[in-house]
This record gives sequence, C-alpha cells and structure tokens, in this order.
Amino acid sequence: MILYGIPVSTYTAKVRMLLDLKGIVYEMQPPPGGYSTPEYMKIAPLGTIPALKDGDFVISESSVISNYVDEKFPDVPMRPGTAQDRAKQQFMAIYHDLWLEPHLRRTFGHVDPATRVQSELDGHLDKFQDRIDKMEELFEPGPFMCGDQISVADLAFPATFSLADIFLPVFGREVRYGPKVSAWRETIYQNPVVKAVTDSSKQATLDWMNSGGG
Ligand SMILES: N[C@@H](CCC(=O)N[C@@H](CS)C(=O)NCC(=O)O)C(=O)O
Repeated sequence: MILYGIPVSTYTAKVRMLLDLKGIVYEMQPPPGGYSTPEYMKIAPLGTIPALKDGDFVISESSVISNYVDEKFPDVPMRPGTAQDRAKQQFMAIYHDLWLEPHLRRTFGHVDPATRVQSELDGHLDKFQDRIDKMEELFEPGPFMCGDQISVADLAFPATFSLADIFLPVFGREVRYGPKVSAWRETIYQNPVVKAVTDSSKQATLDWMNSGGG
C-alpha cells in the first residue's frame, strides 16, 4: 500500500496514525511531481494529499481513506460502537476537515507581511479560535472524543492543534483551548502512536519554518 503524503501534512498525519494504530504496512511517498500538479492528478484527481493506493485502487480525502481502511482492515476497529456512535465520530472528523482546519490553512497565504491582507487574516484567526471554542459544546471527553475507545474522531485533531500551536505565534496569536479540549488533549497524547506521528509532523514543520518556509 502506498500513502501519498509528506511529513508536514496534517491530513496525512491523520491517516498515518490510523494505519500505524492498525499495524498496516505501507510506504509513504511524496506525490509524484508535487501536489496539485498534472502528473499527480493522474493518480489522485483532486491533486491533494493524502491519497492511498491499494493495488489498482486509489482514493483521496483523509476521512474517506480512513473509512475505507477501517472497513477493509476491521481487526483494530477505529469506528467502534453503534451506527449512532459512528455517525458522531464522523461528525467530529468532518467538523475538523470542513469547519475548523480550513481557517488555519487560509492563514498560510498571509505569512509574508508584504502581501498580507490583515482584515482577511484576522477573520480566519478569529474564526479558527471560535471553532475551537465551539468544540466545548460538541463532545464530552469520555476520555476519548467519542467515548471510552479511540476512534477516527480523535485522529483528526492532534496534528492540526500542534501546527496551530507553533504557527499562530507567527501572527502574534496563541490558541486557547477550553477545559474539555484540554482534558482530551492530555488523554490523546498519551497514545504512543498519536504522539509519535504528531511529534514527527511537528518537527517537519519546525524544520520547514526554520529553513525559511520555501
Ligand atoms: N479535505 C482534504 C484536505 C487535504 C489537503 O488540503 N491537503 C493539502 C496538503 S496538507 C493539499 O493537498 N493541498 C493541495 C491543494 O489544496 O491543492 C482531506 O481531508 O484529505
């Protein structure tokens, strides 16, 4: 199995955690030609990472990949429980992918003060914080995000939060986490796989930032 991705990619980290927790052997490869290139789009039509190649089958979108992998390799279930439990896990994963992380991503284009549009940047920084605050209403640490077992919901957030912690100070901001998210973070970072992948993604990002971010 090939996982197209790179170490700094938070969405790739999410899938790496899932594969590692399940003990699945895979090779991580950078997207041929780079992401969003015509060459890579022949493999993954949207040009995004991560994408997973399993034999002749290729699929992208981190939450879709996660569901595919969990269905194909059910031995260590990462969507445990009832249909309702799985729907809640999916809701949290999608909340990350569609509602939270995109605001962090949209700040990347404002790193250079010469081209920064401060009002746009502030809008995304404020929205990112709002969406973290909103999480206090969305789950009850049990101690995991959706109950007493780790699930796909838990894997969506760690690398994104780690990135936000090191990246937002570039804009003079610090992320504030409410009591539920803070308690959940303490639990999830105790998992050695989650910690190892999050730390490696964080280190890759720090190396990238220290090299000038080019
Ligand atoms: N919704 C996608 C987001 C993936 C994503 O945005 N990946 C970034 C790198 S971390 C990317 O490929 N960006 C290239 C692009 O947007 O064209 C997922 O969950 O896989």
